[in-house]
Amino acid sequence: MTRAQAAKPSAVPDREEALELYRRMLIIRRFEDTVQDLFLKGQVHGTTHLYSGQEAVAVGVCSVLAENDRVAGTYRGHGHALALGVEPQGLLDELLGRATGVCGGRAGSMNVIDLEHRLIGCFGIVGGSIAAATGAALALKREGGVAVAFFGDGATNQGYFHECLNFARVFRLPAVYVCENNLYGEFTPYEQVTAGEIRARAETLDISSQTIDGNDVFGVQAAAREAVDRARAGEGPCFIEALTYRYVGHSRSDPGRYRKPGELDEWRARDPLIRAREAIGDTAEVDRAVEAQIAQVIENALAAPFPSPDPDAREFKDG
Ligand SMILES: Cc1ncc(C[n+]2csc(CCOP(=O)(O)OP(=O)(O)O)c2C)c(N)n1
Ligand SMILES: [Mg+2]
Repeated sequence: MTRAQAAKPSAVPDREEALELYRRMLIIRRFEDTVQDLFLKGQVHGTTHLYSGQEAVAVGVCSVLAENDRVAGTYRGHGHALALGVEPQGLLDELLGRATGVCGGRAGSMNVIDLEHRLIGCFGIVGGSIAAATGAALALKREGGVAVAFFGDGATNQGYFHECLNFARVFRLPAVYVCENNLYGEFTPYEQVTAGEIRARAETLDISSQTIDGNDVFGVQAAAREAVDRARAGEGPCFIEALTYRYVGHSRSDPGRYRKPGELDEWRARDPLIRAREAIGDTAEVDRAVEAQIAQVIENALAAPFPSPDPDAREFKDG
């Protein structure tokens, strides 16, 4: 599929399921707005990399996963976590360094793990998720289940991208590799550092591949279902390149001055939430519920206790 073809409309699931996909995307958007706001107020400890604009990728992919599947996300991982059902409360508490956070307030934004929700980790090393998911896929080949790696366009220039995909193809591992091509690695346009088409790198390893519109949650869901079903059926790994865009800077206070003129507006016109709403119709009830939920999450997080400074007094769930 070419970039132009990637924009074709996709099948919309029934209203209830479509609304649930929309709700999850909205939770991520409001969560990220909140993180940005609290970061600027000095409440978030460490750095942040926001997922705003890319919501349809994580939500569409995670919507087709089963209980025994596993996911590895990136440092841009709040969206991956929330799409898997990690509680916004536990995640915001974590970012604010509170004892009630999903990792006891000791992981922060970039390194969240929540095994209960199938998240084997978010990785600050570019491409680390690819290696972790490949290892998980090796285990899941015996135990049953599919491992998904989310990673950026920049990660496909890392050596272990090639090593892992080769390994997964040779051993027919149940892995789905999801490249979120948001056009930039930090401040560098991807075409300045990436030779050829990203998808061709998987195709040359004889891995089933698709390039899709990553801002169309229903299309992402359909493509992910096909890939996950194939992997689950023992046909080996699949590769998805999802074309998308991040609305805010790479991290923290990056104002994104390297963007091409008009680029942000063009992508905002293709906003995944607006497009889902156009297909669904009235979403007012979900909109209100998510606003109320996030307002409560903020209030609770700001009131939550900090962890004990005693290193032996661990608040980890399984610690
Ligand atoms: C191995 C490694 N090299 C460099 C970095 C610094 N770094 C952090 S994010 C990033 C850009 C990655 O871009 P991409 O893979 O496209 O993901 P995106 O941030 O766009 O989601 C870089 C170079 C790092 N964290 N790890
Ligand atoms: Mg990128």
